[in-house]
Amino acid sequence: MCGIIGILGSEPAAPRIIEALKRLEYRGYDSAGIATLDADGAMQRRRAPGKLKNLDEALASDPVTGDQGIGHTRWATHGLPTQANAHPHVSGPVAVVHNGIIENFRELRHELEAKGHTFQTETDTETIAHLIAANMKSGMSEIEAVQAGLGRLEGAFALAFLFEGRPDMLIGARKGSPLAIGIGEGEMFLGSDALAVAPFTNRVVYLEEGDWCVLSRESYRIFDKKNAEVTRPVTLVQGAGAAVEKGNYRHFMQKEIFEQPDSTARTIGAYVNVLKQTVELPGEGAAAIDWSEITSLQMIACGTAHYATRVAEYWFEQVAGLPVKTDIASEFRYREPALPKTGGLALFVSQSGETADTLAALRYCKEKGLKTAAVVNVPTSSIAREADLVLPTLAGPEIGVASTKAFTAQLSALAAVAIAAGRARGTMSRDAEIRLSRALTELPRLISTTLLLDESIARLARDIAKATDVIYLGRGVHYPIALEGALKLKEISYIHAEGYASGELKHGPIALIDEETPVVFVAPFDGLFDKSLSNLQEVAARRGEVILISDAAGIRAAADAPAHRIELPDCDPFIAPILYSVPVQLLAYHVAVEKGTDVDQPRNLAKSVTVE
Ligand code: HGA
Repeated sequence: MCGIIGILGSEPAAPRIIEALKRLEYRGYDSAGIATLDADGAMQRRRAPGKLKNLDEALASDPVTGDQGIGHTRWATHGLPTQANAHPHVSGPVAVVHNGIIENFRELRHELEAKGHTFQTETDTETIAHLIAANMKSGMSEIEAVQAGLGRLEGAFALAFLFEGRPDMLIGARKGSPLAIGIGEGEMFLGSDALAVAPFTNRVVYLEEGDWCVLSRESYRIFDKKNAEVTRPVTLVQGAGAAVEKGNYRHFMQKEIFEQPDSTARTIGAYVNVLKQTVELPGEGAAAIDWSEITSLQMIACGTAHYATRVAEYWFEQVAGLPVKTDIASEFRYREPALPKTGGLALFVSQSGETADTLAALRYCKEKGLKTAAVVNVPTSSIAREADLVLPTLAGPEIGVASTKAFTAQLSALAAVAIAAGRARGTMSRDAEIRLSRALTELPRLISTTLLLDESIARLARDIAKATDVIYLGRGVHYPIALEGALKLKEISYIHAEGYASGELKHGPIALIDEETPVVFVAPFDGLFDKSLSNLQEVAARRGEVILISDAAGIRAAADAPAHRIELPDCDPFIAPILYSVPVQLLAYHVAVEKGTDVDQPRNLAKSVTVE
């Protein structure tokens, strides 16, 4: 989603703004822009549709000067991704960049048009520039104009303002979308995350909900939603400075798939005590949750993280005997769900920790008095800061828009939490705890072995890339992996794909089967394999092209069926859904490469979805 950078610096701002925007590219965007103040305090602006290289070219042919400016990568919500709609938007002396959606922009726009303001764009954001400019025209200072303007904006926003003729001032504001201040030596920065300001400083102040701030090169002031001046802690951000590189890999997604032995090992290592063969939950709030008193678990997430909760639903039920509900955050928050008065735990899963719908659902649950826990990959994120208990995933920065290593890290953490819950609730024997903890610690090695299938999956992908529709089927805990496999393929190859519970095949999707439709079975040789094998035969009988992902026993049992076979190493059924995520990721990746799509930044998609 949109990325924001603001710089009050001591050297030319434009190259630094571009450097910061490059670090925000992974969020997904479709146009970009920059505004600076020259030595006389005059505003200069350049914008371009498409990738940052277009903005770079615009700046090369028509450079801007000055050591102060704002920059933006836009993921369009209101208006096409054209140059005219790209941020910054300007009205009079005001330039603004925005992440979020202004819900009452129509009414504000009518009001401002009636006052004589002429709009140049289709965006909601332009309203903000006019609103602040109108306030200044009526005699307010920049600070007063922003303060009054913020009070009129409904919806979600992170904002950075630059003012013509004010060479030592930037104003920022946050409500619903993250924004941080970076503190340099005689320099000050604004950024939508620590990664953006990392080339310039590692001292970061995260604005809290409703905060706004006024920056000069030497100082900053923060005000809360009631406009009272407040102090917020300075965080020293480690490790964000090093740019994340692709190394020898062709795409970030490929690199991240291959990092999974490490990323799962790191995550599991944070939860499983290998010597004691037990799970110990990390995090300061861990002791605050007494699992024996939890009577129901509600898990809420979006997209791939939602599928992680759907897998975990089986684990919590089977291992911890806990009644579980899972929900998509955008549905949950508007449904007025009936929540338990006591004993309820709400668990949220988000890679970025900034997913707008998930954050709103977390706030809803907190308001209703539920205990909250969050599985997140970014420990400084809003969701991490607001949940009672943080259950970290240690996947490291994930740059590819399609989630891979974050998903398997979420699954690893959730599996460990289910074990901890089972032990605390007395639903699991010590022997079972030892078996499951061991199974988890073996996972990274098994992922390494599975990655050796890369070439054979790439060969198979050449065939699948010709399809227009693909069906993924799985049973039990592998049903969500079928859903995730279909989502991965859709996201990066743009081939239509559907995931179904294998048992549902006869209730509809079987009508789609013909010789043109590949059907991927995610089916290790477990207690449900025979049922899956019958479904496989049903597909084969209708000339569907079958791809069977299984283990040696499953492949043997299906020896008679016409199918492409992907044979995974044997593993404990408890960790199988994590292991079986890997071949479906590889399949989607190679199909996308075959089709020549933009694997790391697929069209229309954004990495951290910070708007509703
Ligand atoms: N609503 C604004 C900004 C969109 C956004 O925040 N995307 O992440 C626009 O459409 O320009």
